[in-house]
Amino acid sequence: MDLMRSVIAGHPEEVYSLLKFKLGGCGTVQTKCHYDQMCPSMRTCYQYLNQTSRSFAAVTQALDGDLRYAVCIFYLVLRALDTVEDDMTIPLATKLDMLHNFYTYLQDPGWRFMESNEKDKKVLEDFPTISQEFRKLKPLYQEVISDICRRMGAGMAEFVQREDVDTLEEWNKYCHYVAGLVGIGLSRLFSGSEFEDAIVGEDTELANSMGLFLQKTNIIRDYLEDQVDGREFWPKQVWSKHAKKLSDFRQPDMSQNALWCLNELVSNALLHVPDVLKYMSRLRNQSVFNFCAIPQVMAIGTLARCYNNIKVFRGVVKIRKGEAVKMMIHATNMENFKDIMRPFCEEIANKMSPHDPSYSLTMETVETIRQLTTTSHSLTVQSTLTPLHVSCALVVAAITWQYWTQIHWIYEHYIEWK
Ligand code: D61
Ligand code: MG
Repeated sequence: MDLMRSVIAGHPEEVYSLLKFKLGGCGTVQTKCHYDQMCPSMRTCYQYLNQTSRSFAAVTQALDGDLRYAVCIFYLVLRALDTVEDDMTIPLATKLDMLHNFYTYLQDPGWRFMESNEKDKKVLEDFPTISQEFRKLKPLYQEVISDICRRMGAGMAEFVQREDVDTLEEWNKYCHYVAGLVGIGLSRLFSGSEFEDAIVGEDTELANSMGLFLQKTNIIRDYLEDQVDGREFWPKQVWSKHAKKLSDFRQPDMSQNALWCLNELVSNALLHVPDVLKYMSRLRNQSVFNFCAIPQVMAIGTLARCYNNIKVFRGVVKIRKGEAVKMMIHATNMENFKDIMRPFCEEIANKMSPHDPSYSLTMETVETIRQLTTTSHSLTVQSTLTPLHVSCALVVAAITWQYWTQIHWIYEHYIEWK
C-alpha cells in the first residue's frame, strides 16, 4: 500500500527505496544485537526500548560496541522520568519530589513506582531491572546519565509549576531541559566511547541544538494532539501576535492567523539547522552518524510538510513511508545528508509568501541553509530520476510479491515518527 501511496503522490522513485528496503537493504539500521547472548535483564531492557520508542529503537540497537547498551539505558531512564512529568494524575507535591530525586533512584535497587496511568508506565513499574543494568555500565557512562537525569528532573520541575511557555527564551529553555540535555548527554557518551573525538562531547552548544531541533519539530507538529490533551507548548510570545488564545487556531475563520503563527515557529526551528550541519560534520563513526542523522532528516521532512499547512490544526501531518525509508537508506554520509536536507529547504521556499509577517526572516534562514547544503554533486543528482514506466513495472511486481511473503519491518517504529 505504501508503494501505491508513493506513486499516487507523484513520487515513483520512492518505490525503488521501498523495495530495496523490503528486500533487505536496511543494513544501516540493522540491529547488531545478539539477544541470545545477553543476560535476561538486558534483554528485558531492549524489549522496553522497542515497546516505548518508535523512533529510536532501531538506530540505538545498531550502535557499535558498548555504546548501544549505554544509549538504551539512557533512553529508558529518561523515558521513565518523562513518564512522571507527563502523568497528570500524580499530585503536584509528589511529582516535584520525584522529579528532583529521580537520579537518586538509579542507586536504589528496590525503587519503583506502581501508580502511573501513562502508556509507558511499565518502565516505572519495572525500574529495578533498568537501574540494575544502569549500575553495570562503565563509571563514565553512569556519571553522564546520572548528571543529565538530575538536571532534566530539576528543569522539568521548574516547568510543571507554570501554566504555559511565555517567551521564546523560555521555549528554548524548556526544550533544552527535555531534549537539549539529551543531545549533550549523548555527545558525552559518544566521546566517552572513543568512537568520536572529544570535541563532540565538549561542544555543548551544538549538541543542544541537535535536541532543540527535534523537540521543536515535535511541538509544532503536535499542536492538535496537545490541544486535545489539554497541554500547550507553543510559546505565547509568538501566538499572542496572532490570536487571543492558542486554541483559537482551531477555528476555521482563524486559518490565516494560524498559518502565520505556524510559519514563524517553523522559521524559528530552522535556525538550528546550521548547528545541526556542523555537529554532523564532526562525526566519524558510521553507527553514530546514522543514529544522529536519521532523526534529523525525519525532522526536516516533517517541518517542510508542516510549513504553511492548515492540516497541522485539523489532523496529523506525516511524511510518507516511502519518503521516510528513502531518507533512512541514504542518510549515511555528510554529502547525502545535505542532499536530503536541501530539497526540503526548497519545499519551504516554494511555499513562502511575501505577505507572511515572518517572510524575510525565514528567507534569510533558508538562504543560509541553501549555501551550507550545496555540494559538488547536488547539482547533478536531481536530474537522475527513475523513469516512470520502470517504477510502474516495479509496483506490479511488488504488489504480487507482497502477497506471498511477509517481512518484519524493522523500521516500522520509525514511520509513526515521534
Ligand atoms: C542525536 C540523536 C538523537 C537525539 C539527539 C541527538 C538529541 C536529542 C534527542 C535525541 C532527544 C530528542 C527528544 C525528542 C522527542 N521528545 C520526547 O520524547 C519528549 O520527551 C522529552 C523528555 C524525554 C527524552 C527521552 C529521550 C528521547 C530520545 C532519546 C533519549 C531520551 C535517549 C537516547 C536517545 C534518544 C516528549 O515525549 C512525548 C512523546 O513523545 O510521547 C515530551 O514529553 O515532550
Ligand atoms: Mg514530557
